[in-house]
Amino acid sequence: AVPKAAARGAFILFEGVDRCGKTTQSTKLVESLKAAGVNAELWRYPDRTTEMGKMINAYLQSSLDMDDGAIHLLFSANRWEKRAAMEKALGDGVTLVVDRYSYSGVAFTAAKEVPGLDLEWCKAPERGLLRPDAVLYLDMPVDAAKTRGGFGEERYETGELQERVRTHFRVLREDWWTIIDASGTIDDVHSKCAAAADEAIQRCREGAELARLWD
Ligand code: FDM
Repeated sequence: AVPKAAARGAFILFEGVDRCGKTTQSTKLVESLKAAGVNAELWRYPDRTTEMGKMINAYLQSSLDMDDGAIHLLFSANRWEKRAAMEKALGDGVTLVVDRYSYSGVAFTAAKEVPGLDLEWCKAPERGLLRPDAVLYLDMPVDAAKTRGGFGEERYETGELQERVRTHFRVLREDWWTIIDASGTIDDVHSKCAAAADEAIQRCREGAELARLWD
């Protein structure tokens, strides 16, 4: 008999406005998956370690200025340069827990100017990237997020812009996303994230295929 191919890993994405708890929750999810014997890794975008990532980092820290369209394409290219490696890892059975992806890319760029670059323009370079198996959207009003120690020093960390980001996330939302109220306790939010992650991992074990954005 032909040996059955090993199950692929799941692509589990965290999205939400700044300070909603994505970093805490994605870290915690990877820890709990590993403790349960799941081969899991934490990835994040922008990936600031690559050459493009270094430019993005300089832009976010305001030491580099760039046209809104150009920086949008650079954020997107930063996902494209990692696409093959993501696909390989998933194929090797690694579950990838990812902190931000294309949805942040679109929501942030479209929120920068009013009127700015429209959603369809922003989505175009993302088409063909991997579609997550699950999106865990940590929902939180911007005012509540702001009280969590306030926004930092980087570009985009203002209440007004984050409000528009949240509005765009609402438009981008699809019915298969898991919307999680992020105002609960860390453990409470974690258990909801873990349940949604388990369900996605199970679907991948049962043969769910990797899809692409935005089909
Ligand atoms: N951001 C993030 C974008 O503008 N486009 C993108 O494609 C991505 C992935 O970069 F303000 C924004 C969102 C945030 C900033 O993200 C850096 P982290 O998660 O705070 O490092």
